[in-house]
Amino acid sequence: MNAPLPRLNLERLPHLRDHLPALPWKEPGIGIVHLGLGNFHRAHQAMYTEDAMLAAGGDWGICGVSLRRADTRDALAPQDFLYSVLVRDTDGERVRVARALRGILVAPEEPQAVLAAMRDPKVRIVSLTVTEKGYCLDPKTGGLDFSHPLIARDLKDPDHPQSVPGYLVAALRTRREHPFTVLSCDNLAHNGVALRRAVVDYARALDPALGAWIDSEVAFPSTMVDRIVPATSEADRKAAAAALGCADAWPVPSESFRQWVIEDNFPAGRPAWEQAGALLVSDVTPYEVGKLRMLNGCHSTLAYLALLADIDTVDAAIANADLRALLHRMMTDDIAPTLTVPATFDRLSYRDQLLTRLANPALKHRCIQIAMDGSQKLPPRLLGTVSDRLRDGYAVHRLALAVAAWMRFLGGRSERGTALELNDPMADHLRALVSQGEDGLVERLLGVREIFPPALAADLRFVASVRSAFAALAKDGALATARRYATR
Ligand code: CS2
Repeated sequence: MNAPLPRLNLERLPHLRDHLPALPWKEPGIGIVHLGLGNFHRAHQAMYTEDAMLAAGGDWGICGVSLRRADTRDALAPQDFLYSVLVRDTDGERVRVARALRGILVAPEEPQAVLAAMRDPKVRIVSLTVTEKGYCLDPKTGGLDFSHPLIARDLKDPDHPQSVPGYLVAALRTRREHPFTVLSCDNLAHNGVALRRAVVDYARALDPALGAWIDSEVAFPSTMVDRIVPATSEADRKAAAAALGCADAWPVPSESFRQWVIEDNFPAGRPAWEQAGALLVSDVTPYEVGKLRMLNGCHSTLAYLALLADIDTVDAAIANADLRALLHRMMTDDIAPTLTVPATFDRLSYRDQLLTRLANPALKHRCIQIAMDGSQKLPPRLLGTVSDRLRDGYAVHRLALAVAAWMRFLGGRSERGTALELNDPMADHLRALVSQGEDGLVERLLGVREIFPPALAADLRFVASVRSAFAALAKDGALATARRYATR
C-alpha cells in the first residue's frame, strides 16, 4: 500500500513553487469578510484579490463565512486554508495554490465570531456570493420579503441573526464611524441595488434612522462576475494530489477565462483589482445584463433540454449539433439584439467565445448543478429578454422553449425515465402544481407570481408559445424540438 500523502499546508509551500506565481508574497491581514464561501468565490474573487495583492500589496486577506455547512472549514482548516485551483482548458491543466483565504467561520456554529469579524474596523469590504435566494427579496415588490421565515425570525432577535440582511445590519450598526462596503457578487441584475434594498428595508423595520443612515452612507457597488466553476469531484481531488504531491481535501476546478466588472464605489478602499485584470467602471448594467442573458440564459436553456435528453454535462450538451444550433440562433437572433452594450463590445465575438467556453471538455460541468433554483434563475436570465422582445413585437418561441423545458424538468423524469432531482426553494409548491397532472400545467405554472410577472403571464403570445413548446417537447422530445426551433 502507498503511504498516505502529506497534507497541503503552509509548510509545504516551498515545495510547490511550480504552482505559485513567482512574485513575492507577504502574509496579509484580513481586510475582507466573504459571506457564502463556495467554489465560485474561491476560484473568482479570491484569485483576483490574491493577484491584486501580489501586484500592489495591501492587507486584503479574506475571512470566508459558510452560512450553512461546516464542510469547507473542516476540509481547509487542517491545510491552513490553502487550496488549489485546477485551471482546465482544451490545452491542458494548470494547478495553482491559492493563498488569499486566511480563515473560515461557520455561521450556525459561531455566529458571534462572524459578527466580530464583520465589526473589525480593519475589515473594509464584506462581499457576498449567497445565490439569488440568499437576498430574501420579494419578487412581487422588489423589496425585502418580510414573510420570509429567516427575516421574520431575525427581526424579532436582531442581535442573533441568521439571514444575510440580518448579519449585514447587525454588523453595520456598530460601524457608524467606518462602515464597510457591501459587495454583491451574485448573478442578479443590478445586484448592488437589489442588496441595498434588502438591507435598507430590513434596517428600516428595526429602526428607521438606521435604515436612513445605511441608505445614505453605505456603498453597495454592483458587479458582473464570470467564471465557470463546477462542483468538485473525487477525480478533481486525485488530480490535485497527482499535481501537488500532497493531499488537498477541497480543490476547485475552473476554466481559465475570468471576468469581473465592478462599479468603482469603495469609500473605505479596495484591493487593486484592476491590476489583476478586473474592469472598474461607473456603470456595470450593460455588462451584467449582457452576461446574465447570454451566458446564464443559455446555460439554463441548455441544462433543462439536455437533462430531458439524458445528457449530463454541458460539454456533452453543446457537442450535440441540435442543441448547439439552438443556442447559436437564440444568442444571435433573440438575445444579442436586446442588449444595450458599449460600442467596444462585439456581441457576436462574445457569442462565439461563449460557445467555445461551454464546449470545454475538461470541465465536466454538470447540467443538474445549473438546473437548480430555476424559480430564482428564470427571471433574470430569460424572462427579461422575453419581455423586451414582446414589447418590440418579436417572436419568443425559442425563449418559450427554454421555459417549457424547465416546466418539463419539474416533472422529475428525463425522456428515458431517469430521475431528475429538483433542488429549488419553491420545490414543494412547484411539485404540488405538477402533481395535478399535465392538463393545464403550463397555465398553473405561469400563474406563479414569484416567477412570472402578471403582464407576462397574461401575454397571449407568450402563453401560446410556451404551450406549443411544451406540447412539442412531449411529442417529439428535446433534441428533435431543439432542431426544429433552431431553424424556425
Ligand atoms: C451557472 C453559473 O450554475 C449556474 O446556474 O449558470 O454558475 C455560471 O457558471 C456562472 O455564472 C459563470 O460565470
